[in-house]
Parts: sequence; structure tokens; C-alpha cells
Amino acid sequence: MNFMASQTPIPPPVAPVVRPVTPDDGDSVVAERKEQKTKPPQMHQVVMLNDDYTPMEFVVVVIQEFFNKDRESATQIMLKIHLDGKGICGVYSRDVAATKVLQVQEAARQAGHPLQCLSEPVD
Ligand code: TYC
Repeated sequence: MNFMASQTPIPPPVAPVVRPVTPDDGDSVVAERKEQKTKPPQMHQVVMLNDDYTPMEFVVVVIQEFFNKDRESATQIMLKIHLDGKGICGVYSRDVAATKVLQVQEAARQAGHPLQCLSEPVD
């Protein structure tokens, strides 16, 4: 038998160092990790109401102008409002929706039409 080492010997495993636990003097503060939960903001829809006096063409132009719709979509929305009594022109954050309502009200007031719209939270 040949007992001569032909390879570098593998050192024996080293025992892990165990440090003594620091004794709690009662003043310790433990910072708990709190799960960060952010919900998306509540969205608001701008609803336009039908009336018997505002001309269809005016409503179409208003929807095109303030809700960035092309003429085809604006006409469809106007007709839906005309037939159903109300319809959604767009969905926005609360402040943007409120601004749209003001813009429509001001345009209607200037033109002398009773067109009305409102903003409401989306379910
Ligand atoms: N009903 C109106 C008419 O016949 C047209 C109209 C449509 C008015 C939509 C308001 O939000 C409205 N002239």
C-alpha cells in the first residue's frame, strides 16, 4: 500500500462561530416592516345630461373639444345621451373631471344653452 499523499488534503469542516446573544436591557426598539399598500386613485366619470333645448351640433362640438373625441365618437355619445337621458363623456382623476365639468358649464353658459354635466366616482 502506498500512503503518500497524491492530492492536497481537504481541511476538516470548521464549526460556526456562535456569538453570545446581547442581553436585552428592556430599552430595545424593534422597527416592524409595514407593508406598503397604495391603492390607485378613485376615478371620476363626467356624465352629460340630456335636455330639450341644447342643439345636437353644440353637444357634439363640446364633446370633441373637451373630451378629445373624434367627430364620429362624439356623435355617438351625443346620440346615446339624447336617447338614454345621460351618458359618460370620459373618465379622469377627480380634479381633471371637475375641470371638464366647469369647462362644459362655461361653454354652455356663454352659448346660452342649458346643457348640464356632472362628475361622479366610478364604482
Ligand atoms: N336633446 C337635444 C335635442 O334634441 C340634444 C342633446 C343631446 C342635448 C345631448 C343635450 O347632453 C345633450 N336638441
